Amino acid sequence: MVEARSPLRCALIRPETNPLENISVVSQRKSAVVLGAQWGDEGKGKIVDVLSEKFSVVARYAGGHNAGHTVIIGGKKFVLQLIPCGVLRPQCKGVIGNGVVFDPMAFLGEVKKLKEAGLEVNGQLFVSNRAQVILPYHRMIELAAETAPGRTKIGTTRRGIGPAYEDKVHRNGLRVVDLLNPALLRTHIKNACDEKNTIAHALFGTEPLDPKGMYEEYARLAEQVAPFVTDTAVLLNDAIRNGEKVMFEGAQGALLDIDHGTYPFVTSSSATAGGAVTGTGVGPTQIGTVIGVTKAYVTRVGEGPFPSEIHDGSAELLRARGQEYGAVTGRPRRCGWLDLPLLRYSNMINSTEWLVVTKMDVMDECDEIPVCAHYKIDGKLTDVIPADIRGFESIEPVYTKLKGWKASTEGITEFDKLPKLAQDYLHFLEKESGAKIGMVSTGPDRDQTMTLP
Ligand code: 2SA
Ligand code: MG
Repeated sequence: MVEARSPLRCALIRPETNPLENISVVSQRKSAVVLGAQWGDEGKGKIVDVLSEKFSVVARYAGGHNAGHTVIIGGKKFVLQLIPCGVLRPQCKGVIGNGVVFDPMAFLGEVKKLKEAGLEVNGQLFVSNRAQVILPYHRMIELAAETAPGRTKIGTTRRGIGPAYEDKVHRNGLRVVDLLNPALLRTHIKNACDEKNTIAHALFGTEPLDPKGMYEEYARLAEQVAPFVTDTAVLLNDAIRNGEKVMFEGAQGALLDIDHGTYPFVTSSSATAGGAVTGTGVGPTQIGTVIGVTKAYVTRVGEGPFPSEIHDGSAELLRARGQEYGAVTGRPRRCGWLDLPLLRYSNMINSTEWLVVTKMDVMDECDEIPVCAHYKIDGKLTDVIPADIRGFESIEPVYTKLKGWKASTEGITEFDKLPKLAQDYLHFLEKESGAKIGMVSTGPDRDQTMTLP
């Protein structure tokens, strides 16, 4: 028996959904949060792209250019890092909210790439004047800290994300509004370089950065960023008041959230649904629904606990079939079987109403599919997620083995056309996860998607 008084089991109350409703009701809600239910790379980019058809604004609320959101339209691949995937729809405005850490160089590079691909985003893309700016010393400090002996290596993307959030919380950051003020920018860079150069040199022996050159470069970048900058909280609240549909696009995943994730092996932002509120300036009563995106298995990139990680040849099979390499860094992703305790936990902390299951087709060749149904800790069955990172070391995953369907599901767009064993897998997942599966992805392209009845 699973520990009866586990707070997680109590939280597993299946949402009251009208049996006639399917996920297309989402477009009737005033807004929706789409987020990763695992450790990132669940395929949020594709799902935001598919769902945004009936939305007029898509807003990023957390993270920065550490995200890699891949969208494939008619065989053409777009990897977006900082810019919300909604901009790939001509009717959609893209917003980079205040909760994002903003690298001006990365942003302008992405705008340029989109233009080269024939997508003109001027007038369609907005950057919060309250977003924090990533500067070169953030990258310098992160790189030094990640490689320094004696420090806990997190396996970050080395984009300066953590140190930029550190400065924000330390009330020492530069916001986009300040980037646009040359006098303030000059003083900020000078003072920051004095401090960071000294600290980084003392701690890690890092060579100092030149504040003059940095100011000149960022003043030039600021001029190019300026036309995109606005008060995005006003823009989003006006849009909702006017009956426009707003989608909040999460980055990374719930288990990488700074508060609720597998700390310290997390990113530095609020990747959970709550982040959509603080990261955009739209209050919780305006959030219409929460959609969690989960792979049919699990991956993780970077260091940290991973109870259902696979250590045999099946990991290679999933990695090869699922193209499991970092979209930003190219790092091979660690692969594992679906972990239901973690999925239930993610559904609880996000109040997830709908689940979208991606990469079903990647499992087409598996003979048998183990799913981690519970944990065993000290001989006791439990669903409790340890708060203490050391607690993960004593987890013994308890697997339920499901039969593989051993047939191609690639590109199937109707539930009834899936092999019976693939349908069983989805039924099992829905029953055990506590949220309703609304959509399943059977390939990377926009069209390789099914809505469940
Ligand atoms: P950071 O750079 O400070 O946010 O890293 C902290 C941890 O968060 C993880 N992280 C990610 N995990 C999965 N995907 C991410 N985006 C890229 C992608 C990653 C890539 O889509 O593939 O290309 O490697 C992402 N971003 C951050 C990171 O691995 C650390 O564990
Ligand atoms: Mg990704």
